[in-house]
Amino acid sequence: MIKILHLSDVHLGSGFSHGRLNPVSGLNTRFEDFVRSLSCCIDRAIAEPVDLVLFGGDAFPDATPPPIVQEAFANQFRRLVDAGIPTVLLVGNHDQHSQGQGGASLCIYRTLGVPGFVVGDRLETHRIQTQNGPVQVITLPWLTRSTLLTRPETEGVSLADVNQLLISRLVVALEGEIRRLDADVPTVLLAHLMIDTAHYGAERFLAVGKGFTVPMSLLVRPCFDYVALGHVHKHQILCYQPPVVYPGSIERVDFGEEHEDKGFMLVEVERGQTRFQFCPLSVRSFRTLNVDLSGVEDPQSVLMQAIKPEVIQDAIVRLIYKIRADQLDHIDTAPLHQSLSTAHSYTIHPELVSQLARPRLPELGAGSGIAPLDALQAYLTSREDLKNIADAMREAAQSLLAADGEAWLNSLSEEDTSKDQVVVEDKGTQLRLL
Ligand SMILES: [Mn+2]
Repeated sequence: MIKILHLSDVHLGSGFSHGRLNPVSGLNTRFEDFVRSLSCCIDRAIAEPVDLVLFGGDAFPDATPPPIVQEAFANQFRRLVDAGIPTVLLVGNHDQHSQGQGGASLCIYRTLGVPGFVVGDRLETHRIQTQNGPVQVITLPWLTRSTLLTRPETEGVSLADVNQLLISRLVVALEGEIRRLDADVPTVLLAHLMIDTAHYGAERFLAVGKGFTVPMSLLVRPCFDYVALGHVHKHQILCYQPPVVYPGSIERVDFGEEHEDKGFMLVEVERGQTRFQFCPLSVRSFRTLNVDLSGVEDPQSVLMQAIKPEVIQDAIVRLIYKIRADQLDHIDTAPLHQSLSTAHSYTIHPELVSQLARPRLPELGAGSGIAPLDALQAYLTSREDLKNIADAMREAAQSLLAADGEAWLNSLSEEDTSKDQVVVEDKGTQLRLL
């Protein structure tokens, strides 16, 4: 039996806007929160001790984190080196450097030859010797089109067909790895990807692009004793035989994860009979206080009552209240700030009911639950002046949703730059999954 700690989506260096400066350390308190959560994972790995640690990808928000962030990550993982625990660091989409020659932030661990460390930046099988015997780990990092396809292959091919082609290439490549496996040795697939049956919670709109969504059937194979996933921040178990598991992120990255438990997996892998459990981490709370004052007599007191000290204590709070313009004079913000002061951090968002803009396009109104691409279509239909670039915009949106926006932007820049160009704000990459 091989004991494994499986964690993912550390995103160290994210969420600074929810923190504040710690005057003692000079560091952002959210950075300290994330480091604390990571150190709890490492503590547990050493205390058990486990035979192997698997990291499912997305170490940092991007491939070029500031030195202090890299150092904090390295400081935690080096404790595993000291404890002699082999570790696999998988490359997620946030770890890949998309400009120039690419590369990944985690590759430095391979370059330095850190003892016992394996970097998974390609589809490959690693046979790792642990204190309790050998284990095979197939690493499947985040895939982009350029990983498996050449440019001529994708030229003039629709996005959907490209994705189909990508999946079929992946099937062949994975099959090649599977055929070379030793059937007597426990086997883990460690992959950073989006699975078609996963629940994305607040991030579900990401599935719209359908870009690199991998079918579950590809992973449910008897040769795997455990499928360790990364990418989706919401912890979930997608299959029990074999276990296919997203541990989720180790901290709440933003309000989209307000209601999600955070933690890591402890796994006992044995050929054909794997046991696993989710180990929750005690992470800082996010609290949204939603108050509609538009129909109340005494808005100030209703608002004050909504701020419950036991709820907001040490939490990251956002207070959202709806109010009529004529009620504004009845709100005194000083007591609000006073009672919110026990929160770790807070923001206040008044929304004027009378001034809430009526959507010009009814189908884009609040509560209509429209998918991003349909919303874009509705918008484009209403904009005759954008007709000439509508197709390009749809294609761009699909690319962005498929988390492959860079490739598309690169292809744009190679074309005639004097032509009308669509400027795409790459806000899509804020995505939590991502
Ligand atoms: Mn990811």
